[in-house]
Amino acid sequence: MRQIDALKSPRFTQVSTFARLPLCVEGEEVKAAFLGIPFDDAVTYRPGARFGSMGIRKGSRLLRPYNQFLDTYPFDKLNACDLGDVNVIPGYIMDTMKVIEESVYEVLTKRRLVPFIAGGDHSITLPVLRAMYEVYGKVNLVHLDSHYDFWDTYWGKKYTHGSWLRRALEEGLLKDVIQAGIRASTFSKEDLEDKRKLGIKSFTIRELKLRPEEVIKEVNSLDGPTYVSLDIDVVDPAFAPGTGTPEVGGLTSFEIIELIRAMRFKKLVGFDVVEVSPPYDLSELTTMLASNLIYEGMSVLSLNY
Ligand SMILES: [Mn+2]
Repeated sequence: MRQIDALKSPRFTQVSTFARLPLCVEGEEVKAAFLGIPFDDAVTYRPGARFGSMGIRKGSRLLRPYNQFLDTYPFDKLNACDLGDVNVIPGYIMDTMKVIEESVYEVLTKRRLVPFIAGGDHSITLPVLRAMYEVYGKVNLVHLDSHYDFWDTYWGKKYTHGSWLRRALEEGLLKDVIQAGIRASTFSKEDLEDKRKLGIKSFTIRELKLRPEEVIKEVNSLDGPTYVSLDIDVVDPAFAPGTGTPEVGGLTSFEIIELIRAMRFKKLVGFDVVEVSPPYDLSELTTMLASNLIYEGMSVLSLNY
């Protein structure tokens, strides 16, 4: 085990890395790494997701090396480490998007690892997808959320946490898109027509809850590089209260974990968990869940090795 087991040895100070993993070292062969993107200037309601990546690191301290449900040691198999945080620029959305795109591109070209990204609000996914496109070409997207996120603008502005998906589609970054968990009230009935026009396979929370196997079947039949973007608000606020735009009537923590565990990817290229806002959290419920979702995602990836 490469991990420093601070719980067993009183000689080591526990440091704030994801799951107490080592920090990534230049030149080391790594298949997956944790990466923080602490930016939340594109939210439309509650702020605080800029503290999500550090919150998720804190919430991950109890993760242990062996996943008995998938029979894997994800950290060992992936030689996982923590890359630290991207140097975002508070208050400057466009500049930050450029920094995120360049940082993720650099990580991907230098190391060819799979980043497990902790946001940040959902706007960070757009520059990450741009970097993915530069490296892999069009990628499939599995988008778990209570919101469509394909609105054209908010307050007349194109770059927000509710419009990143439309921008990604317009920019031609995406191949097949599967969305699931949608339940928020919308601005008008036309939003539903947009979903057909945009060519997205979209499952409401009702479809996901009643027939999860249909969603899993769609996800598992995706061919080619695939990116997963998980907005923590797909989970019910009873289980994940620490988020910016909560919507009632969502998944339980057990359901979202089982959903991730059932997924099999031919080529997973990236995975993010966004919209975790620790200031609105209670008893670390949300940050613990988010860290477990990254753990399950790493476990699924590790099955390919
Ligand atoms: Mn959302």
